[in-house]
This record gives sequence, C-alpha cells and structure tokens, in this order.
Amino acid sequence: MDRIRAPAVFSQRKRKKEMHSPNLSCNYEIKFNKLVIFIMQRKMGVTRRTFLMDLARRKGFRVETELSDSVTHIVAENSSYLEVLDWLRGQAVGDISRFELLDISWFTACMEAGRPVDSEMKYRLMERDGSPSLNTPESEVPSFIASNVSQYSCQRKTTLNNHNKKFTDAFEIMAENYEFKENEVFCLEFLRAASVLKFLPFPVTRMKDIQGLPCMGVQVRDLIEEIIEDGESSRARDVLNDERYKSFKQFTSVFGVGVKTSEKWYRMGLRTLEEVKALKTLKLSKMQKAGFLYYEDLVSCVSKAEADAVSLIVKKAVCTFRPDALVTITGGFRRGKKIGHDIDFLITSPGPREDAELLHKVVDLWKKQGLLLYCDIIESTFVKEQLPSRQVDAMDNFQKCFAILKLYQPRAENNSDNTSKNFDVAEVKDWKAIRVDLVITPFEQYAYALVGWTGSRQFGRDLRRYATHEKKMILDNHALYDRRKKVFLKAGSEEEIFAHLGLDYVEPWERNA
Ligand code: DCT
Ligand code: MG
Repeated sequence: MDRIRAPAVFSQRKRKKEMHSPNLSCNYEIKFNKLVIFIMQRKMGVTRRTFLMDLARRKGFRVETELSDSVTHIVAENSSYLEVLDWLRGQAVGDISRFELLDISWFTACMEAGRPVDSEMKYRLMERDGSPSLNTPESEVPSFIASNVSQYSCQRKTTLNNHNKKFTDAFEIMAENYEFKENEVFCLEFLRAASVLKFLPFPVTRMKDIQGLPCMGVQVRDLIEEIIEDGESSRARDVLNDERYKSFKQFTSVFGVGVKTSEKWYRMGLRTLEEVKALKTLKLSKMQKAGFLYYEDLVSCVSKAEADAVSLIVKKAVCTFRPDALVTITGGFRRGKKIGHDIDFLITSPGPREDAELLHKVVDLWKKQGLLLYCDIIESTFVKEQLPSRQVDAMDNFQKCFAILKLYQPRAENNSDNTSKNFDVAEVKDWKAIRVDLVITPFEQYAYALVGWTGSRQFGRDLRRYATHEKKMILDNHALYDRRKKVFLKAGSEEEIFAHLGLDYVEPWERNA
C-alpha cells in the first residue's frame, strides 16, 4: 500500500515545488532525445531523487517527474526486479515490457560519462544477477542479486560466515581510527560497508563484484581496490602503525576507559599503559582501577563455555529471589558467537512492575559468596509514556549493572601422588575475572530490550534508522512509537516487532551485521 501511495504524495508536493522553481525541470537544453528517464523514489527519498533529476537535466537528459507514456528508462535504487515490477503493476501503466528497468549504477555511469551509456546486462534489473563472481559457489548464485541488497542491515540476513574478512578487518581498523578521532560520519561509512561485505555470499575478487551494492563510497572502493591489487591496504597498515591509534587502542582496551579519557591521557603525553600505570598522580575512576587490576583476564576473550558457566551462576542467584524470573543471555553469544568481550544478560519477571530490589539482592549475594570483583549499578531512568529516543546510539534507561565476576575454573586434574606440592597449588590463581552486564527490564518492554541487547550494534542502528526513515516510527530498547497514528505498538515477542516494522523476521544468528 505504502509503495503505491508514496509516489503520489511525492508528485503533489513536487508539483507545488516546481511551480515555484520552474527551471528545475524545464530550462535545460535536451541533448539526448532518444531516451526518457523516470527515477523511482522508492528507497531513495525525495531529496536525493530531486537532486538526481536535476543533475541529469543539467547534463541534457530528458527526465520525467511522472511516469508518463513517453518514459523509456526506469531507474531504481536498492530495489530488485520483482520489487520494481510489483510497483509498476500498481501504477496501471499498461504494457510494462516497453520499459528498460535499470539499476541506479546505470544512471551514475551516464552522469559520469556525460552521455547515455549502453544499458548493458550489468545495469539491468533482472530476475537473476547476470554477473556473479567467478568464485561464487554455484549453489549460492541464484539467491544473490546485487541490486537487491538493502542499505539497511535489518533487511539482510548476516551470519558469522564472513567471506570477506580481509576487507572487513581493514574497514573495521579504519572505522575504529575514525571513532578515536570522533569522526562519526566516516566511522559509520566504514562500518556500513563492512556490514554489507559480511553479508555477501562470496569473496570479492574484482571491482565488478561490488557493483550495485549499497554503502560503497569512494573511500571504501579505494580500499577494496588496494586490497584486491596488493593483498592488503597500505592505508589500514598506516593506521596500525600510527602512534595515536596505537595509544588509543591500548588505552581503550582497559575497562572504563573510552575515547574521551584516551584523548586526555594522550594530550598529557602518555603513550602506553605502562606510562599510565607509572604516573601515580593520575586520578582513576573506580571502574578504571578495576580495569587495570583485572586487565589480563579482561582482555583475554570470554569463551562460550565460560559464558554458559556464568549463565548458571546468574540464573541461580536471580532465581533465589525471583523463581519466576526469565534470564536470557543476549549480545554476541545469543547471535552464536563463540567468543566475546563480555556476557550480556536480560532479566525480567512477569507482573506489572519490575522489582527494583532484585539486582541489589543478587549483587549482595555475590558479595557474600566472594564472587563479586566489581559492580556499578545504574538505576532506571525510564519515564512512563516517554517517547523512544531518536538518538541511534543512545544508552537506554533500564536499571543495569556493569559487573566483574569471579569465575572459578576447573583445575586440570593433578596426579594423585602430588600431595607434596600442595604449597604450589595454593599459589595458583584458579579463577578468571569476567565482565558481565545485567539489564533489568519491565515485562512489557522485554521484547524490545531483547532486540536491542541482542545486537549487533550495526543491526540495531539500522533497525532504528529503518523505523525512522521508512516507517515514520521511532524505535529504541523500550518501545516502538508510530508517529502517524500517535500510538505505542505493543510487542510480546521479537517476531511482533519485525512485523510492526513490516520486516521479514531475522533470527538472532542472522543479525551479525
Ligand atoms: N547495546 C545497547 N545499548 C547499550 C550497549 C549495548 O543496546 N548501551 C546493545 C548493542 C549490542 C548489544 O547490546 C551487546 O553489546 P556488546 O556487549 O558491546 O556487543 P556484543 O555484540 O555482545 O559483542 P562482544 O562479543 O564484544 O561483547
Ligand atoms: Mg557482549
């Protein structure tokens, strides 16, 4: 329904606009008479479409605002052949076969050339992608159509089977460097590109393989080209050798140290963690002190087996006080990862209100049991009926606890005749410090919290972006708000949330965007 309605709404608005700015469509000389272009607004938006239409007109192309009888070429972005057909059928334009259906990459090539380029196979929207990579396993070819890949990772199913690690690793280094420089735009550009390549069902071996894919900006393409040609990226290598990057990487590896603190330390002339530790006058927060104290344990990743063991500890403690509580492991482990930097848990119990004391009771129990190495409880700041946050990376308002737990590790079986070595055994540290996040959610917000805390971060960002830009809704870890209808949409399961957004359900292990 929306698909059909959107262009009509647009054309009215557009008509009004054109009345006030006549040269937008009329005043350029038409150089190329043989083709008449129509650009679909679907998945493109009004602003970009207006810009592209004007660009083409300035270059002498004939571009129609409406889908008139004279149109010969239809250009679509991020849309598959079937989606375009579906839309066309709703337009009642008669014989559809008279149109050339083309991807935006054809249009871009025309603009670059300053003249119409042949509508070769690679630009045409077809039921099947005509130019799969040579390396593409046969079985995976039919399901992959470049122009079908959505710019939103919540419309892509991304498992942990990454065929393009050498590219995505380089992108993530670049993104991290931009994060350290607090350049969010470039950081996100590389994270989005990494996410698209993680989704590809084949390894990229030539530039043609990325044709038609979203999120492939100039910087990204340069890096891909370099890696294809040289096997690695000199720009990513330069970042790895950069003094500032190296210091920030070390500093932020400490629990409680973020970009702001790293910046401060770097400006003070500090470069390594040894230098930070040696500076006895430096004021550290309670969190950072714990970060240094358990540094070795915390930088070594948490395994799935350790996550399962901690899960038992958490469930046991929570159920001591609330036997009906639901404790769910979220984060990377719920997405099927075998290692993580921490373990994330969501805790809820049926009933109209959450139990604000539960977290305190659990933590006190661990203190008594000698299992709690560090804990910072943040109380809930959620206000009933508050609109979801529009900030894509905003922290949610749940009551939560950032903790470090002591996980006793099964000691390797010693020989039974080892009694004389009791002294040595006592010296051996038989536990590991593990970072644990506990989040308490009211029962009716649980599904939203689960989607948010399952991640990946990129998947969550894109879900929120999709809700805002495609659905006029606002999504956060607490709720989904429909701005048109001015109502909160309730959901008792993750499936219902995807359905509210009009999205196919994506399983947790397919959210590794
Ligand atoms: N998250 C969130 N709000 C926060 C922090 C995190 O919604 N304030 C979401 C994003 C991903 C998920 O929770 C888990 O976060 P992390 O533990 O940082 O990520 P991860 O995917 O579990 O990765 P890792 O294996 O490194 O822990
Ligand atoms: Mg995690």
